[in-house]
Amino acid sequence: MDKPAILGNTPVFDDRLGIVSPRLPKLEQIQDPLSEALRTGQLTNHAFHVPQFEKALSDRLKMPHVVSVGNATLGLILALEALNRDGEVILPSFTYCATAHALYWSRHKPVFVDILPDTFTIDPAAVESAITPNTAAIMAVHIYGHPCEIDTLEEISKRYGLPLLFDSAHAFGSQYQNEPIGQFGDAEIFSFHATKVFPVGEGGCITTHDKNLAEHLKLSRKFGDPGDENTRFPGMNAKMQEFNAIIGVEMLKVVDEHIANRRRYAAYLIERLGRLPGISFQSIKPNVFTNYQNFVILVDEVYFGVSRDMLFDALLAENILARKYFFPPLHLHDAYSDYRSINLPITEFVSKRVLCLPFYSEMTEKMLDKICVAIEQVHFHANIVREYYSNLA
Ligand code: T4K
Repeated sequence: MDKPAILGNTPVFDDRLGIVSPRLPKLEQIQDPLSEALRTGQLTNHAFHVPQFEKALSDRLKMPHVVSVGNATLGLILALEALNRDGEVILPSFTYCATAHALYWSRHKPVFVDILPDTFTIDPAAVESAITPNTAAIMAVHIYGHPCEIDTLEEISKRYGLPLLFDSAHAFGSQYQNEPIGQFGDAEIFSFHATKVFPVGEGGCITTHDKNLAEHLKLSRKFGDPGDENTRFPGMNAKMQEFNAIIGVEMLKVVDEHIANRRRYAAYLIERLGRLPGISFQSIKPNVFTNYQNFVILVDEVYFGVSRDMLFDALLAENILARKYFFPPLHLHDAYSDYRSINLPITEFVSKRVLCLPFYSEMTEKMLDKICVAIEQVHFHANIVREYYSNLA
């Protein structure tokens, strides 16, 4: 087997392969609505395309209320504020910073808890143990698109009378027990960021069964003004733009095909990389359907031969830009330095080993093969790669 590029060989890719590459509509597919928006100058304030997109989302997700927002971070803040409950929110530390940062802006205190070792989603038993009289809500995250243990979380939320929110930023198109993600808890918050399975640029939405909550969210995303210029409370500007909604309407037509592709690519990678000792994957539970927002491997240094960080560097030398989502976990970020000493062993174990590989809605067999070859070469020459590292030290 050839030596890896980090030992001087030619990289497997000539050009840099980024972690994400959104597949967007072609210009001709959106030319008419785009030209119309440019001609009329109606760019925002829920003119035409945003309501059209919301209606299409509502049909697709089988949800009566879908409130679009400028991005998921704003959606999380608005949903938390709308609960109108002070205190602590229980959430995982193994997530993107936006999940916890939203609590800061809604004036809630984070209580980080551990995740399950197989799916990396929040551990319901840890949630229950963390509940105190100060608990205001539970915020679970469908990490990498894999749904949480929703039934158990809903049961806990009911039993303790606590609102349950889902950060569903990763999970558009995923399903739990054959029902689309978006249907669960008090509200779910999606991201349509450029890096997501469903990209529109910046954008997101909140889904809920609760009409009053939806009405409140619609007001709060628009300054708290119902249209009579008498603001009912200090809302913010969290509106989605028409351009993003135009892209969204078109993306809805292809998102299922994209997810089907991702699931095929994931099956290939699992079959091929699963042959390597020391490489494991996020477990996919039989009662869920994941959109594979990210494709993640876990690297066990002892059996694979090199650490996750060495593999990351070796892949970079091959022009493969993997990402360590989510390392460090949030309780080890400087922004949350007060939480540094809490004990989240599974979060830390997983976080030290995860590596998200470049993963797109359209990939060629050659691309997938080359990613595998790059990883196989590092494993095969692990001793020399390690030696190379110890010489650097
Ligand atoms: N909750 C969770 C669990 C989340 O993961 C996120 C966001 C949120 C909430 C909040 O959602 P939003 O408020 O963003 O709607 C990215 C994204 O910015 C962020 O949306 C995402 N999660 C997070 C996991 O990843 P970076 O800093 O890693 O992205 P960046 O700029 O390094 O880009 C990654 C790759 O994507 C690059 O290879 C280039 C490519 N790319 C990027 C952009 C911005 C494109 O091809 N086009 C683009 O426009 O944060």
